[in-house]
Amino acid sequence: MSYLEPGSPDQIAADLRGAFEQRYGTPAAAVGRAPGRVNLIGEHTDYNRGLVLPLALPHATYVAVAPRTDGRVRVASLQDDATWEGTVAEAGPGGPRGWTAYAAGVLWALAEAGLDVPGMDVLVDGRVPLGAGLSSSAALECAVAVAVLGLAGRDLDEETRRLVIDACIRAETEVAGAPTGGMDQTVAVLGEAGAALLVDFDTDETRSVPLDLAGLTLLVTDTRVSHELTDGGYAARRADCEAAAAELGVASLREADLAAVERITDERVRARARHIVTETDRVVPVAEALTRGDRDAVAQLFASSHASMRDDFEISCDELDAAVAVAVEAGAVAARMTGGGFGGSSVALVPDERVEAVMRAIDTEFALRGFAAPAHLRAEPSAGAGPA
Ligand code: GAF
Repeated sequence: MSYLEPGSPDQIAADLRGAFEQRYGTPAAAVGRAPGRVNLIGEHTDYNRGLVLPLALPHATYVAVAPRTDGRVRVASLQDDATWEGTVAEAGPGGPRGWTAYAAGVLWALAEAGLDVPGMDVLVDGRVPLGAGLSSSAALECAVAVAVLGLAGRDLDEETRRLVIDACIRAETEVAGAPTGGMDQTVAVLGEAGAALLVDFDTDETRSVPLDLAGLTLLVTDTRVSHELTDGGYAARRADCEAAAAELGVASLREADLAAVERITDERVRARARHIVTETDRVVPVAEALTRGDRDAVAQLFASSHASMRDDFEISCDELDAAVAVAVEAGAVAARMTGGGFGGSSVALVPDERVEAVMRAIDTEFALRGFAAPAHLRAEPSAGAGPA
């Protein structure tokens, strides 16, 4: 059985520098690296001022840059033929489209934040699977930002990291048009090796939650059902959450309790709000259960989270339901879908000796049901964005 490997950061950065020089005829002046993420619990809670518990993956996106003297920006990728060319001012809302909006949009957002952003050439090497619900977009944004800050000679101190997170959120929401909540950019920047990150979107406080995974593998399965956050389903969930908060007379669903939610008149809006309230309540218990090694508690909380996303939030699909059910049948301690939904990935906590059997069982089930072959990767909690 094979995993999708993250590759060696040094080798990837060296190869990218070579490709940059070949493409643009000038050496790269800085290379940034930012990881994808997998969320352990707390789905769609970020834009409801709730809690999340993601970790940064070893799989990352790398971005090489070199300044230009004519103010032009050129953006290209090793993975996709689409390119963008313009000025920093033209890289804002209504400018670049497709994947280039996530990259060029960061230059505009950094300039909006007061940074002196020169024209530049940009080359991307994305090693986070695309459309897999593992936050390839935030990895791209944050890698661009870190590369640009490298050009400016700025250290990634606390204030600068906050600047990066905020600029990347602006690029994603205002330039790329994905109305997302900030979890992905936060963990792409603040993730730590060996730990998950507990983020409270009410207070913006973050806390590192060390993960002792001795004897356990965090197995991520990409169902290959491509998920897309700009196609309306995500925005519709967000609108339902806002409608629920408005009906309850609260600023966000973080302030709502379950008894009040059950009185919401519209059945769909009520179910959406129920997911948010119950999911937020699961986040700290999962962090605590993982810390004390309570496998039964994690199993139960993951199962109720998955059911809530399937039945109340309606963001699962047959492939995700199958990956989760089969993982548990084949020996996983706990499993759930992860990320924005409508496709994407599942995450399972699996005893090391059962990992092969779990992957094989999922592959077999997918083949039997005529689903595309899934891809598996090991989610070793890794460091956040930095120079490469
Ligand atoms: C996507 C979004 F980008 C995040 O902000 C978050 O809402 C997540 O879906 C669901 O938890 O990754």
